Amino acid sequence: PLPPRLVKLSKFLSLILRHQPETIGLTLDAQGWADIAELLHKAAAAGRPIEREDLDQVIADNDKKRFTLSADGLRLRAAQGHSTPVQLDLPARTPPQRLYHGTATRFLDAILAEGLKPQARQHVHLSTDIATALDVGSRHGRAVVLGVDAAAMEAAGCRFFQADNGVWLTAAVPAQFLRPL
Ligand code: HQG
Repeated sequence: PLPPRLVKLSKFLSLILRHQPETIGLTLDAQGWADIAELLHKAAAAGRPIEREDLDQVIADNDKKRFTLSADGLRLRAAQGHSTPVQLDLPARTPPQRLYHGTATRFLDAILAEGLKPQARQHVHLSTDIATALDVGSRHGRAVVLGVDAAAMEAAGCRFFQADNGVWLTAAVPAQFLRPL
């Protein structure tokens, strides 16, 4: 696990690469990539200097593999979780038959009425296992897990994408495909 100093850096990178690159005057390209040299330069200029070694350790060792390096190693983007509009250009993929979504009990009535919506993010996030979904849900309060009939959704024409870190993404989940566990 990362030491607290690097957890803080990971959260800062999530803010910049998922939500508010303008905080340090950075612009992401259409696919969400930041030029690493520019990221380091602008973070330093904004009073949040990042050591290259620390960046490399956060990319390699953060618990959810949140950040993806480009093949040439020059650019970095968040694997998922964006609120800022980006086209990740992930290929549509057939998901496992069943996926899971963890949420807080207080959202349950609304979700069962109107389905899962991406809220502030670009996609609804789904997990392959119940334990991960419970962790995700507990970030919001008392956790509850919903099973998602991904096979039926795909048969109905919904598309699924898998982020580089394994998280499954889809635009929304209509209520008929949800079942509380
Ligand atoms: C809920 C973390 C009411 C939804 C995790 C969730 C994930 C509704 C909340 C990633 C609703 C949005 C994403 C509806 C959905 N009515 N509430 N119709 N539809 N909701 O944080 O899935 O650690 O945007 O259930 O691991 O919790 O940041 O989504 O509770 O992969 O890297 O609205 O963030 O990754 O919350 O988490 P979020 P999420 P990181």
